[in-house]
Amino acid sequence: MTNNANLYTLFQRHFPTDRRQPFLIHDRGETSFAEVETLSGRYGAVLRDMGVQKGDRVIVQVKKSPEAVLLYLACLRIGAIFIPLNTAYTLPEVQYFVTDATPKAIVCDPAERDAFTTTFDAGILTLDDQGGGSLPGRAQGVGAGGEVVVSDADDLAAILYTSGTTGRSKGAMLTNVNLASNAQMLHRYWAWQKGDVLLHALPIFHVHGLFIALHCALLNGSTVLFHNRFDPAAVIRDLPRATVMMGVPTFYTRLLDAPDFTAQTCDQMRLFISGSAPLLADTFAAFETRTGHKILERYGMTEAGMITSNPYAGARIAGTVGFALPGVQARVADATGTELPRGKVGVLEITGPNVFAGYWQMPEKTAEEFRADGYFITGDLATMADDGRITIVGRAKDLVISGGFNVYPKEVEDCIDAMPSVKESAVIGLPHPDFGEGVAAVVVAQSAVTEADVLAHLAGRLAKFKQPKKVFIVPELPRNTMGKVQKKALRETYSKAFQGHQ
Ligand code: MCA
Ligand code: AMP
Repeated sequence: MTNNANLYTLFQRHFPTDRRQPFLIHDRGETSFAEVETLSGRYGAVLRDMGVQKGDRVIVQVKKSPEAVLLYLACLRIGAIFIPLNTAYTLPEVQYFVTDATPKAIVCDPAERDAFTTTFDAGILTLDDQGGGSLPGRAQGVGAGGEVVVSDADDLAAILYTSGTTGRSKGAMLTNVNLASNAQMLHRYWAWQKGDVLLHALPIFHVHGLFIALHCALLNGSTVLFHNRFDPAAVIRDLPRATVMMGVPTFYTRLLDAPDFTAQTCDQMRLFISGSAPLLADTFAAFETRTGHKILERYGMTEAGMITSNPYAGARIAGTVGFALPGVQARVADATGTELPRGKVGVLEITGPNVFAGYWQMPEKTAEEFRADGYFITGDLATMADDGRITIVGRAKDLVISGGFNVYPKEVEDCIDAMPSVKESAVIGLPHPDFGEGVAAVVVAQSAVTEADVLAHLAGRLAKFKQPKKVFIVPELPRNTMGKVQKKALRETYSKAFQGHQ
């Protein structure tokens, strides 16, 4: 099947000859490459038995587990479009995605089964983090279901939702070739080697943990030390057996906070990679002093996977995100899309085989974010040096990144403004020692309202990571002469609000 562009076949070609080799080593034992083959085939057969066909959507909101990885691979095998959701999302948040994506099947935690069954018109399967639930249960009763559906390069493999500046989430459509080209290029660029072992502690509902980390390991036929969550003590215990780790900056600051994290812990390590949010130069320097390793910072986004990276062999410079990856063209442009001279600040625009196929059922929104010549407007402010090195200097989009999770202020503001006791609000990101940025809300009261009232209103409506960690009640919001709220002034006023917080 050499013409099959199905991403699973690409991985399959790189599985080790001896399929008894472990792919995932986890808290319940090991999952070998042979089991990846059989179990993903069986999970796929269960989905097919429910009527899931090529092009159908499957929404998955489950805790991280080896079986959740197999479920992703099962969807690839049968050509279903995989839609992972953050486990922190509340039922009303999930409802939006279900209405938008109209999935044929939903896989959720057993604890959510009753709520999902009564709320959603789709086949419901369950999966918990101990390998239990109706999906693995039914998989025991089906045949091996070995074949892999033939896919075109442009067929969709996944939809990942990213919140929008207008408050409405958009589903970024990612094709087989988007994911394959990015994975193959990163595998080469980061010099993956025989014997590499990946320590994986990221969530698997976002591009970083699901695609960037796992795809590189799959293309390398590598073993993964698979942690269900980021626990610094567990990471420190396992690092001596690993050679590669990927993380958000919070991983690195939390490791540095642990006195038993030493150069010796990292003896076998070849590469530490950071992304999803800016890595502070202080963290880069402290990490090098402690371990001798220069963290390799790269930059990307859901719509395009990885876009730039510091070099593997060349200079890794703190505060920069390196060069446009091979195959990616990048320019720093003004508001009309005209390229600016080197060194000037503008919006980063990109094109390449990794750039997504548009937003699910939002052609107008898609058109707004592409230039006529095909460049995608990232919404990140950047400079490009004479040698092409890129530095992200800020965001043109109103976005807060907290511990690597994106929070769109508009969504939180809409939710707060819906309170009858609130006149208006402004949600901002403030420097936070643990999460990089922490969410805060500045609220103008309509009638008596307290911080506790606002937080009680948001609980159950918004995922925990989106909820403000501080609420300030003020008589009015600062505005410019055009009447626009001056968030910059608010960020300055409250800049020290999270100092001393962990
Ligand atoms: C947890 N909480 C958070 C966050 N995580 N609040 C704000 N921001 C967060 N990121 C809440 C919890 O609900 C809890 O609330 C309290 O904060 C403290 O939780 P803690 O135990 O410290 O959290 P944790 O479970 O240790 O999680 C922190 C974490 C996690 C390990 C940094 O957030 C994480 O894994 N982040 C990685 C995100 C990621 O993979 N991003 C990639 C996006 P309470 O105690 O009140 O219940 S992909 C992407 O961006 C692009 C493509 C790219 O470039 O990679
Ligand atoms: P997401 O929409 O979750 O994919 O997040 C993508 C956004 O994360 C980008 O548009 C950037 O704003 C930010 N980002 C990712 N990596 C970096 C980095 N290394 N430095 C600064 N910002 C980053």
